[in-house]
Amino acid sequence: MKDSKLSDNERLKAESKHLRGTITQDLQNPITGGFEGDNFQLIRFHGMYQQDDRDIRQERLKQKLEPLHTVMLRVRLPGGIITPNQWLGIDEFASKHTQYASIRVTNRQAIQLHGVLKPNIKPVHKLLDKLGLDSKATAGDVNRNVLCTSNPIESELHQQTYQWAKKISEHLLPKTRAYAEIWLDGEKVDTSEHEPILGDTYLPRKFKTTVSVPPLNDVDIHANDLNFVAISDRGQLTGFNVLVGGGLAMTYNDKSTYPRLASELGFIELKDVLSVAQAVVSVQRDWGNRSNRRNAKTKYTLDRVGVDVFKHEVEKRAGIQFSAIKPYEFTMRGDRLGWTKGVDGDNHLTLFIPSGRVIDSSQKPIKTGMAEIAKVHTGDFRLTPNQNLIIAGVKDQDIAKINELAERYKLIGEAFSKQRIQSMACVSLPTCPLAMAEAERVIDEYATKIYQLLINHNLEDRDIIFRVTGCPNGCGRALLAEVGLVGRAIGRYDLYLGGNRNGSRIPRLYEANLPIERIFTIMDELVACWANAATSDYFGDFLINEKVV
Ligand code: SRM
Ligand code: SF4
Repeated sequence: MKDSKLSDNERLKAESKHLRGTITQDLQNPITGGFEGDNFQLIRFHGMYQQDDRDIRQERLKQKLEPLHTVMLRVRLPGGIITPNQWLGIDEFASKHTQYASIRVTNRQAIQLHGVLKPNIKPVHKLLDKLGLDSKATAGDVNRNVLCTSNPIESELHQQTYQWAKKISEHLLPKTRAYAEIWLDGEKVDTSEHEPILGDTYLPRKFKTTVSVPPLNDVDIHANDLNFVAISDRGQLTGFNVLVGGGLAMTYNDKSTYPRLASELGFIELKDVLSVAQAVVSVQRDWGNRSNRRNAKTKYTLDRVGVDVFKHEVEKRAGIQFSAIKPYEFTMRGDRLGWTKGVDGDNHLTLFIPSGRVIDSSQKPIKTGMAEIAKVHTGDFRLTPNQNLIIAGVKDQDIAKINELAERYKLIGEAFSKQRIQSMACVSLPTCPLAMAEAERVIDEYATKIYQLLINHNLEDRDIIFRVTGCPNGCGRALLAEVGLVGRAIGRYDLYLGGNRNGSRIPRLYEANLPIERIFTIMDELVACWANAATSDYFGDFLINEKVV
């Protein structure tokens, strides 16, 4: 696209020698714990973000110390599947070599390790490699970790769709050998190597892909650039409906930024999946806005050129024609907690992990518990897009053993309210440099208050999809919740109301910049009306039906 000056990120990608920059030299610089110049951005393409603990930033400044720079590293896990052995390796590293001794399950089925000091960065990459893992393309202007519906019951369909999530992830990875060269001491190769799919300056902005299995929309397709929705016949995958251009982020006081639902392009057969994925990425690569990063995502490209023009270009590049969308229906987004039996006879235990934070506390040693389970478990672990964990593939004879360990380490047994289970928050403070308000650290308290309101109005059998996100980037997917809080400042949020249960309606702004106490007063009044009106079982639908927003 012709536009004004390219953004500085375009320059740095072009000059990076395929993502190498001078990261290797920076790694050896003992003067600072951080990365300088372009390397600050380039390490993202290798799955890392430079951070510091904001709780102690001022204190260090007072002492004239530089912030305690660390990196947060995101492990790539297409479809969120990880073996017990891989889990144990990561667990040990987290305990011994990270500032917080935690493993954070993200809402995109990845793992984040917060607080890795510079001398430990290369060792963690080498460890991941030894475990058969990597952190490639989990950040930066590339196709990110590919999501797949956690579907422990229809095991065969899950297996088929999971294989596609893996294949798409591999197919769209950067091809540069920079990762191996820098982190794994791989052989130096000619830096004129090509990026056949992503292009030599990579994508204009981050790009997100899902593979989902209706009726469960746990992946939240409308937060994603590219979605493959499984169409099956008697448990066998036959093809996918393709939807493009979803996204939730916006910037305060910039009306050119907005959340957008994904648009339907059509149905494709399995043989066309990789060529369509590649074509969508390449159209966005060539047509996406490279001048203004705020308008660079696929959603803006689609709105600028029109869905039909975008679709025809994808058809041309992939050498296919989309068929009409096949009927599909999403009805829910939450995980099925507890034990379930798959059609293949295996058993699966889905654990509720508050905010995905796997960490030991004196009352709840859940990190140790997961490690103890990993030592004896013969199946795998699955991370869900709701930040939860599934102990998957448990044989009948092993159920008692796994259940006993889960109970002993308090991974099960605590009665979380339905309301808490339907609530989600992004990481936010203290590690996120962009956070404006608290999210993960307040979600228990806020969800409990909402639950109390439901009890007060005799609605304790109901729940509200409630999400809190620490800033308008929207990582907590609050803009697909029935009630969403978007952080403005400590203790203040924009209140969004009226999303629906299956995640296909963006809630509307009710009022901006409200103190949290005022939000709970408003919620009290609205829940009281809901209790009296009886026009809908679901709060989001009630708010829309009654024209509250
Ligand atoms: Fe996010 C940036 C955490 C899902 C939109 N996100 C960040 C960073 C890396 C902050 C930064 O750039 O320095 C956060 C790190 C915090 C920390 O300390 O860990 C962060 N995002 C997260 C996670 C961990 C939230 C969670 O609690 O699980 C999720 C990691 C997913 C993963 O494994 O890759 C996460 N981020 C999302 C989602 C939801 C989703 O994808 O389903 C969104 C909204 C959907 C979308 O993309 O529109 C999201 N994150 C953003 C944005 C805004 C992007 C944009 O279009 O403008 C940023 C900022 C940016 O990219 O400039 C961001
Ligand atoms: Fe950080 Fe904002 Fe994302 Fe929360 S929404 S993790 S505060 S960037």
